[in-house]
Amino acid sequence: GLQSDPIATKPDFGSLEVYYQTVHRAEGGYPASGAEALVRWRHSQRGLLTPASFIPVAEEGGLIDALGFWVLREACRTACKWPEHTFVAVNVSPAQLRRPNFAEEVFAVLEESGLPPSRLELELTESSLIEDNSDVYSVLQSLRSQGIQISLDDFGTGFSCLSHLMRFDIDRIKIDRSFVSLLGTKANGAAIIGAIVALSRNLGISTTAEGVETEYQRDFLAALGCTDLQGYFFSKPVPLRELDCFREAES
Ligand code: G
Ligand code: G
Ligand code: MN
Ligand code: NA
Repeated sequence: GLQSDPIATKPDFGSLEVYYQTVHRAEGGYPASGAEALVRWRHSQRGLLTPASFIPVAEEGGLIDALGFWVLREACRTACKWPEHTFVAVNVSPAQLRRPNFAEEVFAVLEESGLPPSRLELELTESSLIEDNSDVYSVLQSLRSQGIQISLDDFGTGFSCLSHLMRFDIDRIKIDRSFVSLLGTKANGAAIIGAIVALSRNLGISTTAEGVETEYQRDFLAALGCTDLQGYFFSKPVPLRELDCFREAES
């Protein structure tokens, strides 16, 4: 069934599509360093659905494992054709991370696609870590031991985030866009982001600021020392055919 073997099972995911939003280095003219994979559902009646409308349903119905692996496989196959130094970031739901063999299943997808592990970034939410059991800990250790990058998504919106940083080895923090949106409007936005960036640097953790929508925010975040930037200012999530910046390496 779906629960036990998401890789072998092939439900009809024909109406799913993976969009990509570029992530940019905060130095050297803001070149694209990678892209985040964001799933969409092209519904025959309701048009293009964003994950908020179907991911929770997939989670409840036990389909999230199969859906998650479908996205992962798509993303890895796609990123294989991008320039060598780029990464692809894939969102992982808490239910996926609870699978005891999750790491081995990810390795299998990487091997099948040929993508080097260091070019895959898995985005976890803090709620994955709140359960704080040793299984999740060893799954993360196993993923990192192969060179897979682990990032903490929506950082700052959950709670006990500092204890997560203490307990888990994480490669990157994605600063939630609710903080970025404060830049230029409220003084405490800069103070909060500055503190997150300083903490991350001291811990040797990279930072991606999400939801960058203006040139002012871009310049401010770069000056604060964020490692990477992501948001509508650079690009919205687009279907693969519209993702032009990694095209050179294709053919
Ligand atoms: O574009 P945006 O609406 O794409 O995404 C909304 C949310 O859906 C984000 O928080 C993102 O983390 C989540 N999301 C997008 N794609 C996936 C996916 O493939 N798997 C999981 N678990 N979450 C996803
Ligand atoms: O939680 P997750 O980070 O994975 O969320 C990605 C979501 O954020 C997607 O829904 C995407 O469409 C949205 N998003 C990406 N860039 C921006 C931006 O600059 N502004 C806003 N408002 N939303 C963004
Ligand atoms: Mn994300
Ligand atoms: Na986020």
